[in-house]
Amino acid sequence: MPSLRKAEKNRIDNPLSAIRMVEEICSSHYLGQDFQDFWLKCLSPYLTLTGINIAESLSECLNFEPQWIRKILSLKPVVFLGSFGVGKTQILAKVAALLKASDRAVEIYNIDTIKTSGQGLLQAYAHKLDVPYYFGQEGWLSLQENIKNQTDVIKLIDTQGVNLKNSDDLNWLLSAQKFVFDPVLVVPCDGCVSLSPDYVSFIKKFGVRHIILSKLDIAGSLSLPIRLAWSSEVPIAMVNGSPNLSENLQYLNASKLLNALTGAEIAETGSDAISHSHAGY
Ligand SMILES: Nc1nc2c(ncn2[C@@H]2O[C@H](COP(=O)(O)OP(=O)(O)OP(=O)(O)O)[C@@H](O)[C@H]2O)c(=O)[nH]1
Ligand SMILES: [Mg+2]
Repeated sequence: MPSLRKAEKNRIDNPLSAIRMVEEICSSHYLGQDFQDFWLKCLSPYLTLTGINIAESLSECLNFEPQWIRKILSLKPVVFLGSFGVGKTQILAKVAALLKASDRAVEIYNIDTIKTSGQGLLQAYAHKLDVPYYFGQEGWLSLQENIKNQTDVIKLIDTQGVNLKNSDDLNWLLSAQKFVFDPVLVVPCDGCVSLSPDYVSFIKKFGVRHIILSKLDIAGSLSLPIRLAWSSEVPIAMVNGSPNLSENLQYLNASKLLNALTGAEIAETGSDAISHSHAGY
């Protein structure tokens, strides 16, 4: 694959090299002919310019919301949804840490009453962060009370893993008409692309507003997250790339994603990020 020289910052002078790079990325990450055609169409206006910016063309294929953390509203509880073991609980804990680091008040609600082993862990994180923690049915009742009474505390809700094809266990989310949730779907980068239609149906059913990617560190190809973000048009807010709680989530934009696709490190670029320095555990 043609490599991106650091000094060029994702810029390539030769149109043929740019096209070849897009084709090679699409082929090595199994992104599909339809996605490749779309990306090349987005790339075409740049081909006549000197210094073709591949990342800019990628940013026209996918949506990103690097300001998501800043835009979280206390009146809209953020509910973390996703399949089994994709990283919901860990990501929630990291989001709580980031919010605390930027002096926002946070509460954690654990509605995952199935996986009782995770309950102690999340409770311990909450304790460490000095964040109120609520669990189960009582937690659900507290949430209703606290939404009525508090205006400035962000509420993060952990849920049990679900089978995307049969997500009836989450129907409480649909019937809780009194609340407006901010549903976030955790999508594992190493997930199978054949699940993409199930993810799309799930996104529609629950009105998912943002995607958070997980397991970037262990994914060979980024086929599932990219095809899903492309077909659903739901913005990618953040990415997790470590099994350790001590490493923060990162913001994603087209340039960082391009680095991941070409095997370069995803470097943190301060401009769009809040300070992460004290957000870890
Ligand atoms: N390598 C790697 N491991 C991760 C990542 N995110 C989570 N994990 C690991 O995946 C496992 C499951 O993480 P959880 O946060 O419990 O996942 P979950 O979605 O809450 O799981 P359930 O509640 O059982 O559905 C843990 O061992 C995490 O350390 C990641 O980005 N990379
Ligand atoms: Mg969990």
